[in-house]
Amino acid sequence: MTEKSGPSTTRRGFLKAGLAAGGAVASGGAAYAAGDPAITELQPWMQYLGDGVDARPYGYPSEFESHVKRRNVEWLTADTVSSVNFTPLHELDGIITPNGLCFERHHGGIAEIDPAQHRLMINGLVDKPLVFTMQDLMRFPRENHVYFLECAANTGMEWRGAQLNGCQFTHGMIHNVMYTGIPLKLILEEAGLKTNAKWILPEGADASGMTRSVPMEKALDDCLVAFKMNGEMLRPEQGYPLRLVVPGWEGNMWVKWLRRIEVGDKPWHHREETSKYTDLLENGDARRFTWEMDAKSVITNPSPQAPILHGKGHTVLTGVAWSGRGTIPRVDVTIDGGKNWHQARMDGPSLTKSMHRFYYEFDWDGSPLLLQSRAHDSTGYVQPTKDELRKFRGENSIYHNNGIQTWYVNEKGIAENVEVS
Ligand SMILES: Nc1nc2c(c(=O)[nH]1)N[C@H]1C(S)=C(S)[C@@H](COP(=O)(O)O)O[C@H]1N2
Ligand SMILES: [Mo]
Repeated sequence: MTEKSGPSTTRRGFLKAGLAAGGAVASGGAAYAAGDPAITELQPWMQYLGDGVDARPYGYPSEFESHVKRRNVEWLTADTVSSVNFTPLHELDGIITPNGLCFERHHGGIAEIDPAQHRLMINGLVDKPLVFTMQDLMRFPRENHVYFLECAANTGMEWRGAQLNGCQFTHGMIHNVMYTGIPLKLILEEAGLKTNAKWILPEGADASGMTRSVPMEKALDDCLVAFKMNGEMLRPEQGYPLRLVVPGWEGNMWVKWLRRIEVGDKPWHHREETSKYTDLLENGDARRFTWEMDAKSVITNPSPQAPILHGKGHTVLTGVAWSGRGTIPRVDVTIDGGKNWHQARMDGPSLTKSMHRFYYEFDWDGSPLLLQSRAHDSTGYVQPTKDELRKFRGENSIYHNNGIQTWYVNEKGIAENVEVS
């Protein structure tokens, strides 16, 4: 076989490419420094016997990771039981949000429910009203799906200009976990739907008694009555022992501590879909029922809470993207405020209505950067700039801000939230 033919050439080409990439990565490390005590000295942890297998019956992160936590914004938190905290997106990688870091949004604090005393009732326009115990529900067929949940208010504080300094605060009202649950369709069919059954009203068992109107097409399509997240029972913060999963739709509809589903023939127009979660336009009209979350993305590193600490040279930029309408086949990234766009490298599973991970590796020359990412979803929709959004929606909105985010990075690698126009 000659050098130029057959798979061996391809293999050789591959190896060369591999070596080049290896070289680039190695340039990020330092040459061996004689006398580095981290190499030459016995470290404390090499000189004692560690905790035994009985010390940590439920595991937790290293103490060196204690800065990785949900945080709230003081001026948004007048009252902690009706408030929100934020997922530390800049500390995470891949697409799954660890259970203990999922942002929380509740209107009446966390209900602590004894599952033995919990019931799910189905009533209204059904053939036979039903009440299920948790044991009853465990006998339905179940499914596993990874979905993002984004509060419609995520990035809401950024409508009129750059405000909060960190993607945790600007974009952290989102989490992405694998749910185990029962297709809602199966539960509704068990009760039997009357012919005029067109809407459902899920209700929470928390003190806020949260309710939202959900159209029947969605209820019968991909909604789940979930009891597990990332393999274990839901956390109390996320609605233990039952929550409604409404894939791709605004977080407010994902009723936690789910206790009842009323079936009706029209929407109820309760508080959360009238005075809240509607978008006030420039002409004084308000958009009603903006359920689907538009495609959106954000660069998580570098970002204000995650500056570039290594100086110039090989730099890994990463971020997340999602769409309530499908998958994200493509994300574009710019490091010069939009003069040049580069296609980012998508990595990890590409699942519908789930977060996607992207990377863009580049050589930083040490000059200031304007970082932006722009998501394309599987319907062909492209994430708009903030100016484009404001053209259509005016400046009164809070909810449904999916505009392109900009981070300015200075020569020292310090990043801050800015807007370019
Ligand atoms: N019962 C109940 N369900 C609820 C809420 C609530 O306060 N009570 N908050 C809603 C809102 S506004 C959002 S954004 C999501 C937040 O879900 P999380 O706390 O798992 O992040 O739950 C929704 N479901
Ligand atoms: Mo929300």
